[in-house]
Amino acid sequence: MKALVIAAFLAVAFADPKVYLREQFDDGDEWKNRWVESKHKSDYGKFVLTAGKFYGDAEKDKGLQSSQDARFYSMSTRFNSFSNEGETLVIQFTVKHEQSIDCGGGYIKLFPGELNQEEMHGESSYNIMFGPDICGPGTKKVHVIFNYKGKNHLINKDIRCKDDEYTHLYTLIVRPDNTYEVKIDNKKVESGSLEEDWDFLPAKKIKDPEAKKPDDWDEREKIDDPEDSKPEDWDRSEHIPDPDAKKPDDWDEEMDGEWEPPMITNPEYKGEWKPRKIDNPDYKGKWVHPEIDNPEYTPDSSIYKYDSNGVLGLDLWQVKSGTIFDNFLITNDEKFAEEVGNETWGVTKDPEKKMKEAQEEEERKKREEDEKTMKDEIKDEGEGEEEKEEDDEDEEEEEEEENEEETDTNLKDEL
Ligand SMILES: [Ca+2]
Repeated sequence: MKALVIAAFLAVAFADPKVYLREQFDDGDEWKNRWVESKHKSDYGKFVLTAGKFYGDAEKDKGLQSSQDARFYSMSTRFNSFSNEGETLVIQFTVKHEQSIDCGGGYIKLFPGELNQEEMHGESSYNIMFGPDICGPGTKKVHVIFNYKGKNHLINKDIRCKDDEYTHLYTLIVRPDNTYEVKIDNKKVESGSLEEDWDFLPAKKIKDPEAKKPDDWDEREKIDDPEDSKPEDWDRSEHIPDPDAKKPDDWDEEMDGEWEPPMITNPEYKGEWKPRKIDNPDYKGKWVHPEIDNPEYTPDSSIYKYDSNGVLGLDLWQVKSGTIFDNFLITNDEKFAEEVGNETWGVTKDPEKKMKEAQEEEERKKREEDEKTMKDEIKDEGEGEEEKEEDDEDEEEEEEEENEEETDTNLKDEL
């Protein structure tokens, strides 16, 4: 018995992860046999296989790169269709916007197996859309959209995506207990419950339509003190004639009219009288609309479930092309996905960064050299002019000397 339990435990602990899709583009042009371009439009942008301008590994970092600006892209790959009922579903891939993207999608769509890949387009019904989307400074988010009963639902939370030029690992985990987790670079950035973070279901509670605030419900916390009354000496004008003003001696009433002192602000003016405030003895607090169970609400323990998952598609628009997609993985094992992430993106990310930094350093040096060459050229020309000026000065001095000599001669002559 004990042995059986241990065996069962081991079977669970070391259960082989199910891998529905793993695409790393490491077999040359073979990917072309696995990926299908949609024929829905005739001018889709082309994906090419490349590791890009900089990379951590020239072979491993090869992925699908969008190669034409301002195009729609529509390609997909099929795998054995499966239901994720009772299982965790993990979708993972890497995205590298090495072109420093201004506007464009970096997400995938998970389609049901019945999708006709040659007919795939923006309106094709999908199960899940997941990944980064950037457009200007205003949109830099990770989409997590689920199709629930024929309608697409966006997450209510804002998950910021990476907007630099390096490769990043995006992971979505959907669990059979209707919880989810989003990770970027193998670090959790968001998690929670499907029911709470999407509007799949109507609200559990609604305001009781029968309930109404009673007419005599007093919500005033403070009231005017009825005992308080305005003091008799309160009323004083805001402005009074200046008591210190004197009629000027040269005031001519016939010419200037009757003299009136200028008005000044009355120092004794007290403003508008207001009774003092006291606590309202009838205050009942803010009225809270009572809630009742929403008759429209029915719990659903299978929000996470899709009976058929069979195609992964890149169906997106890019203004500036150059994004590289790689390391696609669909599995039922989040730990396995994490390990795969560490073995792929985790291994090449640092060398990739190094290579880019080295390229930038190279460019910086070249720029400095170019600037120096340009400065030297300008300097050479400038020096020529300076020499010419010096010559002019010498000539002037000589002329002055000559003039002095002449004067001397003249003086001598006069003497
Ligand atoms: Ca690859």
